[in-house]
Amino acid sequence: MREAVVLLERDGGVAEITLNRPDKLNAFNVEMHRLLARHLEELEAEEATRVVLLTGAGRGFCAGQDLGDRVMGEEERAPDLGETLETLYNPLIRRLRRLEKPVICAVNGVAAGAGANLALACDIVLAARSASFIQAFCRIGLVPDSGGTWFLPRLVGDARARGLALLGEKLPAEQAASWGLIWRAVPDSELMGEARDLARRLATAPTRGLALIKQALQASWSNDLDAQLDLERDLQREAGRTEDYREGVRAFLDKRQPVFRGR
Ligand code: LHQ
Repeated sequence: MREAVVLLERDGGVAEITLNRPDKLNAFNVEMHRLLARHLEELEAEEATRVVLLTGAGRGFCAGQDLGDRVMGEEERAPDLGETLETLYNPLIRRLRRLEKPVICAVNGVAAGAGANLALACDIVLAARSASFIQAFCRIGLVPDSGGTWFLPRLVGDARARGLALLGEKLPAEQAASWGLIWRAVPDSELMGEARDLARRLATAPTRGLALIKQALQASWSNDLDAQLDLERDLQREAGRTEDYREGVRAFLDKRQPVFRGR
């Protein structure tokens, strides 16, 4: 039987998702989108899963849209790429940003097109030193999608965003880290070890609090300071009512390690 195009493994509070079309550098086809969406929907609802780790099988992370897939349209009429974004890519990016648990991305190789922006939608991005990021869209006459035109200027500033989007050059992982596009670049042999260590650490963190942090940071891009202060007040009120906050304070005063249950 053929292996699934997206693999899901659970270990304690960590769910590891692997994009699994290695001979196509894990480019997205419809099947991959559907399976990934189904896994994420499941993980969203699972209290026992407290962190998601996303990576790719083989030598690439994800080469974006499978350019040979039928949604690209071999037919005479131009395919409706807007429809593809509306039904497949946009829901994926929204789901990741709204997921109420941290998402770590371990970029094991090249991340191109929507594959690069999928990584940028995750909360913490680690990349192997040999990995790279390519806003490949301009090479085929397209516009960066999957949030690219939103993430890039915010992460690296307008000048670098324009360079990346208009030139479509390969940005090596270490440069991506030094530009602030990603959290860290690590030696290839250490990538999955580091990513899993981080995931295990976050799986014992105050999950509800982390979800509220994600919400606050996301909102900050469109709020002015006044609105953000109001939001912090509301979210802190909610955080202060969690069991984990109580446990954190109690453990601090008792001079012991806290045991957070994620609620
Ligand atoms: C691929 C792909 C691929 C199919 C490598 N498709 N086979 C959204 C909505 C709707 C439509 C349009 O798009 C979007 C968003 C997008 O993502 S648009 C951007 C799509 N992606 C690209 O343009 C990247 C295309 N790939 C590349 O430029 C190169 O493959 C990179 C730079 C990623 C890697 O280069 P190499 O390391 O030299 O590998 P390679 O090119 O030899 O690829 C290995 C194999 O993977 C090869 O197949 P083969 O049978 O010859 O071994 C490629 O054809 C296949 N592959 N990307 N996107």
